[in-house]
Amino acid sequence: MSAPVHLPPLRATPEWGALAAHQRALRDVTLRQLFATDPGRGTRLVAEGAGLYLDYSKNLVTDETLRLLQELARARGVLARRDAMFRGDRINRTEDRAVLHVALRAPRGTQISVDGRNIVPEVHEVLDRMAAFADRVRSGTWRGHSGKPLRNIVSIGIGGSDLGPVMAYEALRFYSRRDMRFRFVSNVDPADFVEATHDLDAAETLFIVCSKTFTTLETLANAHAAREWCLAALGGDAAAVAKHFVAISTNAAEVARFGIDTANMFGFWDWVGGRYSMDSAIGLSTMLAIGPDGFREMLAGFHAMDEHFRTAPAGGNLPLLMGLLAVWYNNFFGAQTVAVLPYSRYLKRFPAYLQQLTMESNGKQATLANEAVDVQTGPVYWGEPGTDGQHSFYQLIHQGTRLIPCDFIGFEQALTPLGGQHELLMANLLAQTEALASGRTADQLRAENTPDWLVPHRVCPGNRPTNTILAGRLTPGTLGALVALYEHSVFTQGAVWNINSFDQWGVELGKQLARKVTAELQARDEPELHHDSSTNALIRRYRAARRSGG
Ligand code: G6Q
Repeated sequence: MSAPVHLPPLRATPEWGALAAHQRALRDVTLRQLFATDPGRGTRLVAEGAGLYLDYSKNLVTDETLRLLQELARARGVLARRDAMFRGDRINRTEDRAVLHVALRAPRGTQISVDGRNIVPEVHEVLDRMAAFADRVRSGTWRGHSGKPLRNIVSIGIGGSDLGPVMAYEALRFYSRRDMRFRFVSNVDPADFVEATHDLDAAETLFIVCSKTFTTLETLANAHAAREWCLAALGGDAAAVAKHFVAISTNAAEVARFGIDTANMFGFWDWVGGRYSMDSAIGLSTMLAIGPDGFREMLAGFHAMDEHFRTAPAGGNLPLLMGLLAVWYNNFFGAQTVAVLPYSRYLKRFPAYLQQLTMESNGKQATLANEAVDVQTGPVYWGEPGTDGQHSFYQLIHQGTRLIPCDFIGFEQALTPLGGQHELLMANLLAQTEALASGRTADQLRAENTPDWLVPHRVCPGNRPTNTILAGRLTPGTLGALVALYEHSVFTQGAVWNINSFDQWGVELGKQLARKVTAELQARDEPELHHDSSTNALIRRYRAARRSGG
């Protein structure tokens, strides 16, 4: 077990005090003023790395803010902790594990050691097996039990074993095999499985059961449902399982117990956290969709951002900057949320993916010194693609009473050009960030002859901070870089707060709780209930309704 990380309580540090005093001094400074007094701001407060351009000039920061935030990072040992992660130290101390998702995208020939063993060759061995399998399925040489090529891919998993594959499939749909169908089943609600399979021919369907532990209730329930569905349609011959099921897991014993031949299993390792696993074998559905070359291109994008995070100077380091800006608003402005607003329909699941990455990682209250953290930790991340969001919740961002920092994500080239629509899309992105920064003043409104009584309603105060992230086009490589950008931004925030961004004990609790209630809901005889009176009554009501067929 690695030693506790003793850092002084944040509020007691001079760096924290300096930032708090600086924030008070900045209280009356507006983004309008900052842009007016510094014409170069929009080209100076920018950074580039791994094919992404970050404009952070529309943030409530000055050069002094950035200097103080970097001082904070230095005092908290963020870069030393980053180096420890890349080195394979067991920085996930509550689970006594290394944190090496960066090894999943390390090029062949790189050396990264865990317990004295270089793990990079194992990573590539699995990638090569995945590629050989994907090629066989895509070319139709891997055939189902009745001899038909497999055209339907159903990935079964939940949480970290689902959100990445779903997001990546949607994001990279443009590059995907259009003659194959991809479905994702996560919820234990039977509707999920039934709707995902109702129109599929079992003879042409491959199930990928994704579960790191292979003990997760929802995934096993759906995997059993899939086996029954498949065997019922294929004449009941259990030999069909070998042709229609593969497993992605770290737990070979449970995979075998389920009945999947471990020859059809693709492994990963305990040093890959679920929410950091979309670039491991958990991404097999992504590889089947976009092909092994596309998948490798995605890994290269991840790796480019890893290298940027590892080597770029602090002042131009995208994940470090974004992480520190998130701390700035969260801790010094009391911002409770961050909105992520991709101007790409393909990225419609990206905010949901980020919710797990950010909130499961930094939703923590204990420090790595086993003490209560003395400041707010992870903010709520949320969002929807633009321009849809503009017609609903942007109102609150423009004129509500809360400060909501936003990340706008856009692309210079459309994948699917259609007249001038891409310009329309991007014009909206740019106009929104401008309006959020500058607002619309009472003077402007009066000059437009707005009646006095209406002015307060129409004023947009502006001064709402945004990041703009631009990339050339949405490719597998860009997606990899974008995900890694947020992974390392999350890391930066967690390191400042001195929390463990890599465990998830709250999720583990949820996994245990339902087991007891399930037994009580299913019991033949009336069970003795020892919950609170609300839970007891709800269980009885449900049982009574089921008995009466209601
Ligand atoms: C991710 C979490 C959690 C996990 C799921 C699925 O970091 O630990 O979301 O991925 O609970 O777990 P299994 O892959 O073990 O089924």
